[in-house]
Amino acid sequence: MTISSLDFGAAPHARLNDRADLRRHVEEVVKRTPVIDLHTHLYAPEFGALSLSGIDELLTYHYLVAETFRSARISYESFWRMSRAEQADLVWRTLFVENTPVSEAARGVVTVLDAFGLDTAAEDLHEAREFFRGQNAAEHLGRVLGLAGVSDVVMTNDPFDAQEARVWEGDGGIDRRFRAALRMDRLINGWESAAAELAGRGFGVDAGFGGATAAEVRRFLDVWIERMRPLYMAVSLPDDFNYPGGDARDRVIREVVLPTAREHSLPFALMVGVRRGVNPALRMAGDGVGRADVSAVERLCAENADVRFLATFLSRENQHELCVSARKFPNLLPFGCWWFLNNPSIVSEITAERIELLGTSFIPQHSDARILEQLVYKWKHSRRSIANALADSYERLLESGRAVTRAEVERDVTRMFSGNFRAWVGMGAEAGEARAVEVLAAE
Ligand code: HDL
Ligand code: ZN
Repeated sequence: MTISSLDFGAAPHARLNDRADLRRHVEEVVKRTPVIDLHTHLYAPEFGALSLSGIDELLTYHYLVAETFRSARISYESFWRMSRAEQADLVWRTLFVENTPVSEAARGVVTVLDAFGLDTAAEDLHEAREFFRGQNAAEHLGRVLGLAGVSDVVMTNDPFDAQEARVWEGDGGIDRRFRAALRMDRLINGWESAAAELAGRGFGVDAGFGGATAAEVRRFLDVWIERMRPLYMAVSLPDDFNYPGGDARDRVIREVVLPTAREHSLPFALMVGVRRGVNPALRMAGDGVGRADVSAVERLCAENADVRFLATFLSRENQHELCVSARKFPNLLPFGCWWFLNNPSIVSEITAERIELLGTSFIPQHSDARILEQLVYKWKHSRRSIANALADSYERLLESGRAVTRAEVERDVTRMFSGNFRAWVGMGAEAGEARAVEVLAAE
C-alpha cells in the first residue's frame, strides 16, 4: 500500500480553492504521512542497553542537562556524581516545577507525557516511572513509531564502537524498521588514532598513509558495509572544514571515502558546523556551533558529480547558502534542521526558504532522537512547522492563480518525507510505511 492510495476522506483531484479548506487538508496530510527518519541515534531492540527509553533517559537528554545548569545551583562534579534517577529528579524540579518548561527540549517532554495520558505538571516522577517501567517493549516501540508516523528509523552506526560491533558480529538480524548509516567521524576526524586502531586489528595501515593504507582502510569499510548494509555513509565536520584541506582528513575523504561511495553506490552525508567540546565539563552537552564554509561542500560536489551527497549545516547563517548551493549541484540534497536549529521558529524559516528555492526537492527534517519516545515530540513539533510553511506556499500559489488538489498535496509531502530519500539511497517501498499509517489512521 502506498500513501497516495490511502483514503483521507476527500475528492483527491478537486481543486482546493478555499484557504481554510486548503490548510485543513495540508495539516491532515502532513500529520498522517509516514516519514523515513534519516538521522537518529536510536538503536534497534537487538542492541540492548544501547536502545534508550523512558522518563529518566528523556530528562537527562543532553539538551536538558545544558539547560539545567543555567538554572540549578550545582557544580558539574556534583551533577555527574548523581545517579541517572537523581539527575532526572533535579532536571524535572529545575525545568518543569520551579520554572515553566517553555524551551523546545523541555516542551518536548511535556508532549511525550501528554501523548501517553500522563500528568504533565506532576510534582515528581513517580507516575511516569511506573508507566514506562510497565510497558511491554515491543508493543511500546510499535506505539511510539505509530504516534510519530515513522516508518523507518535510520541509526548512527560506528564500526569502532565495541559495544555496537558485538551485535553486528553476531548472527542475528535486526528489526526491519531500523536501518544502518555508517558513521565515519573517528576515521575522518581522528585519523591518527583510527590508523593505530586498524593496524592493531591487522589491517596494513599506517598514519603516514604509506604502502597500501588506502586500500586497507577501504577493505575495513567493505567488511562493515557487508555487515551493516548501510543506506549511506556520514560524517560530522567542524565549522572550519575546508576542501581541499591538505590534511589527513582530506586524504581519507579523497582516497578512501569517495572511492568507497562510488564502488558501493552509497551517498555521503556531510553534517557541517559543529564545534566539539566548547565546554568539556558538560560532556555530551558541551558541543557548540560555528558558521562554516559552504563552498567546501560545493567543491566536493563539483569534483565528484557522480557521487550523491546529503548535507546539513548546524549554523542558521549557513542555511540560505546551502539552498543556493543545492540549486547549483543536483548531486547535493539538503536535509533536516539539525540540533540547535530544531526549534519551531527556525524550522519554519528554513522550510520556507527551501520551498522557495528548491520546491519539494529536499528533505525537511530528521529527528536526531537519542531516546525512543523523543520521536513522538520531535515529529509532532516538526510536522506542525512544516505544514504551516507548506500551506503558506500553496496559498501564495493560489493567489497566483493555481489551486492544488489533495492528491498533489499527498504527492508533495510523500516526496519530502520519504520519496527523496528513497530515491537518493536506492531504497524500495518497505512494509514499515503501511504499518505506521495503519496506527495513525486509528487515531
Ligand atoms: O553529531 C551528531 O550526529 C549530532 O547530532 C550529535 O549527536 C549531537 O550530540 C546531537 O545529539 N544532536 O541532536
Ligand atoms: Zn546526530
